[in-house]
Amino acid sequence: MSDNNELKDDKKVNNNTKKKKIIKTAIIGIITVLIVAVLCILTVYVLWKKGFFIPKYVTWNNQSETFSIEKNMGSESKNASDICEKVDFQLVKKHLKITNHGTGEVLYESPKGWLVSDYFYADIDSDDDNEVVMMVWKQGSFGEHKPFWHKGKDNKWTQHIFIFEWDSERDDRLDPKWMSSGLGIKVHNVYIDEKNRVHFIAEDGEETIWQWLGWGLTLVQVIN
Ligand SMILES: [Ca+2]
Repeated sequence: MSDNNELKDDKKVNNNTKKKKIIKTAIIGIITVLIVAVLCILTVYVLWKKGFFIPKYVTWNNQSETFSIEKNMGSESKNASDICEKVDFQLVKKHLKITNHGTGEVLYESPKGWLVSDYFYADIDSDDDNEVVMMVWKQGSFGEHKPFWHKGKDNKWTQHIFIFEWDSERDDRLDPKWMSSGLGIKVHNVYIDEKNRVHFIAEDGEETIWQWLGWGLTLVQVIN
């Protein structure tokens, strides 16, 4: 009788141990799945913040150029360095950097959060002074202040064209002149023609021509 009881007790203990093991394994499994899920969500979020999901039709340019740019104020000096400053533009891995050609001093770097697909140094408003034109992908169609008609969040990745005047009095040299909101065009490529007009070539091959008229870029022609 006593042996029977002991056997029953042993079986009970074994069953309890098995149950505990199953519960422990299940808890570890659930925690592992949750950790993996959180890590996946975090990875996707970090990649999204870094712009990994920007459409594949975008052409990302890499180039380096040197320009001699006239300083703001006219000078009587015959010394070229008093009239112009020689600077290097470097667009590498979606980041634009402008440095002094002689000293290497960094004058300008595109802000964190901007992904620069291309840049131009061209006279976009035809006033005989060149501007710096940047094609930029960034989060949010608008700047700090959303227009009243826009409701909800403004954090989608959108493409923009930003135009800056060169200001040798500024430490960073680039004075914002005209900053577009999200373009709403799937721009595959862009170039500026001899008439200082901007050509956007879209993903589907449609080409639109934009010209500085009065203030800002205006659509002047569509080529299908
Ligand atoms: Ca100009």
